[in-house]
Amino acid sequence: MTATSERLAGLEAGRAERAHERDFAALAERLEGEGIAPEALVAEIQRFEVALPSWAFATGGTRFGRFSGAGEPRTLREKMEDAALVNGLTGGAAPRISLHIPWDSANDLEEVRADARRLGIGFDAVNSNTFQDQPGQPLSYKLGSFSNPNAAVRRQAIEHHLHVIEVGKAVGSKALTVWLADGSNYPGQMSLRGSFERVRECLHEVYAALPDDWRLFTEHKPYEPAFYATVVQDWGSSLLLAQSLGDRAQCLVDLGHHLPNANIELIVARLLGVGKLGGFHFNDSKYGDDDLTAGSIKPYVLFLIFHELVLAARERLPGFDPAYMIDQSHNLKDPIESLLQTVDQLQQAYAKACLVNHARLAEYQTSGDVIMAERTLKQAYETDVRPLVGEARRRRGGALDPVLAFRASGYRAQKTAERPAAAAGGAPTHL
Ligand code: RM4
Ligand code: MN
Ligand code: MN
Repeated sequence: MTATSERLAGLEAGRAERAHERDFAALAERLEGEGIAPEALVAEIQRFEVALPSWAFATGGTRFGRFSGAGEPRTLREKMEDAALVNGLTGGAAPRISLHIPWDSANDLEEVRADARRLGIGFDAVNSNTFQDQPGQPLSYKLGSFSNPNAAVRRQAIEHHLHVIEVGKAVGSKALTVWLADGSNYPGQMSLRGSFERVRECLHEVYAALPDDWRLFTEHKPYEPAFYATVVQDWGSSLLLAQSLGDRAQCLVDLGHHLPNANIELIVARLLGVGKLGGFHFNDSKYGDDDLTAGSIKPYVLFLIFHELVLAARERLPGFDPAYMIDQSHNLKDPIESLLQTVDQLQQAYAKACLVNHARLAEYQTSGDVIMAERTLKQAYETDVRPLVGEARRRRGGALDPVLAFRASGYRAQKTAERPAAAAGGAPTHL
């Protein structure tokens, strides 16, 4: 930047700060008038945390191609550096990274821990991967892993999960997320009942190896890569597994893993009701497992999901402790910018959900006032909470506008110089 452009950027930032202060003061006054304490709300927003997916820092791709950007991370250390930046700009809202094994396999886990300490990053759930064959792997997962009719393949998949648990133990994770691609493309290809039973049996073995203070999350998905019948295709199957395994097994809801028009907030409510909501993979989608930026397509649905969560927290639902994680694939956007947008969208959805007047909503539900009940939700949803969220971030050293702050920082240009071409076979393509 030249001295003049730096001065202009400084002036622009000063203007944005002053505009923010005015907006925050106006909103705070309005909320106080409605009996809501703005300071308490800022503190609540600051308590919201979400984990970043290690696999989303490099450009993803589809089966048609992948268009990488410059300066993308090539190693786990570099992904953690990017994660630390996202965490800093969002005011500490993304303090953990979720590893995917073997994509994030490291020879020296002591080094990984040292990097994490230096960068102020922790580790969330570890993810297994039996949806791809790895170089040198003795047996193939082409026809399934835990559901495979061949016991030797199932054994190999179990061993992989035990290894993932060991990695997680070494870095301080407290949960294992299992998403299985297992399924069939054609009727008759596999036994519909038998395959589920085999998955259940294998998961029992993995569950038995879980440390006492860990949880196991089962993640459902209706289709892809299996196009006829996926073994764990819906929340019902996921719930059956979690119930069969035990108390520390819960269901993970990936927002992109539902058939079009599925009522996701209702699924969330059902799982909450039986204490089996383990956590989320946040993203957004129009058609399927699109892995788009959270809130980019259906922001009202995101709000309604958070409404269920905030309600459950306020009612002190026993065992309520969902793990918030992001699962995205950035095919067009700069991955860091998309993650910054997502964290901001989640903070906004959470803040709006915190604004809902639950007592009034319950009254309208009881008296059967449909319009006023709906308006109670809309009143919160339609409030512009950006000044609250910006203030929450700013007070913790984050940015009022993380994407603009990222652009102004020159981070990507600096990394493009430091991280020449992505290493051959480097960052994996998200499925
Ligand atoms: C799957 C699923 C899993 C993720 C993989 C990479 O579609 O969402 O959570 O681990 O993608
Ligand atoms: Mn997922
Ligand atoms: Mn997915």
